[in-house]
Amino acid sequence: MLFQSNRAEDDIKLIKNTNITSMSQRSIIKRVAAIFALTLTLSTLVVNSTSFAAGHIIQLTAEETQDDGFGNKLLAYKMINHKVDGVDITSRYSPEATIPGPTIELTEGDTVKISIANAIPGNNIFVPGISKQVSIHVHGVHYDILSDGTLKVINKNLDEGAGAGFEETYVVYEYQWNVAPGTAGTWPYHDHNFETHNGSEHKGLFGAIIVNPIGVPSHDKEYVLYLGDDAFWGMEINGTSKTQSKHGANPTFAATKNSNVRFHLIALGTDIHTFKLNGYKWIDPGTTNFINQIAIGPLEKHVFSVIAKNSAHYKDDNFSNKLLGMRGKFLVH
Ligand SMILES: [Cu+2]
Repeated sequence: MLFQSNRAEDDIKLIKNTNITSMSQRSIIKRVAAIFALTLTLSTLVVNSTSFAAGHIIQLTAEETQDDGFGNKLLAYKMINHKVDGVDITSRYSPEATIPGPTIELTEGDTVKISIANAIPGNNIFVPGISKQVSIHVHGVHYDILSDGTLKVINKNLDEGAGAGFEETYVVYEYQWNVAPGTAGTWPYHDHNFETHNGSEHKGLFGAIIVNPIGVPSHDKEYVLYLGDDAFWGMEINGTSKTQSKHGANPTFAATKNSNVRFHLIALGTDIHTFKLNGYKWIDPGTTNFINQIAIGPLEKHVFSVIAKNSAHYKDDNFSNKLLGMRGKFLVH
């Protein structure tokens, strides 16, 4: 099989050009100002050298995974490799394909090259009118149109995924993300190309990126919790080792008493949910208000921290979601 790369050359500028003082500006005042600014920039770089922007190189695949119980195969992303400035951090991820997919932690200022390979059987055989591509379409961070992770029918440029698309076929497709200042937050990524132009997020091809501001205080545990139409899907991340575990539907989260934990809620599907963590209150981000529940709808997210005091249930208190059993345990010991 011929390897076909989507990028012949590195034509995407991830970092804005720095303004260079024009040679025609000869006034002494301007020169002094420029030297002062340069000195200030260099001293800032030295002070911030420990948190200076990192470059991430990430490889994912998408594969078929377990049955959904009705004979339909689910799909899942798997982390193959993640290097940060050349340091391999792949061991923090599950070696299996998981639902939800890997949670990718980034810091404002970072740059990312992330590629997707397609391990779903038959993905490279072109069938007219059906896309067999998988892609990574991300929210929140900046990228140009070739990194949109959608089909040509949407982006007007290319089928931007791995496998046989409607028009283009790639073995591997690479995206470039600029984790620009101002993009801090927890954001979803998902497939947009498999079978239809809306992709197969509903079959399991979804994950999240956490973009931390520089200098954010660390948490003992991070819980990434997706609110689907009939179940929570989630995973737990150890704040020290960064190991990701306990994937799956309605997961049980564990915490040590008095530890500092952070929940990342992301809504999938089409329902509006009422999330509660029984007996807990937290600060509504961007306000000084304490709340004990949050209404969250499609594509919305809500991130909050609590100190783990007592074991509790997290749940969706909307009537139909409650009937479906949308609840899980938060165990504190
Ligand atoms: Cu999306």
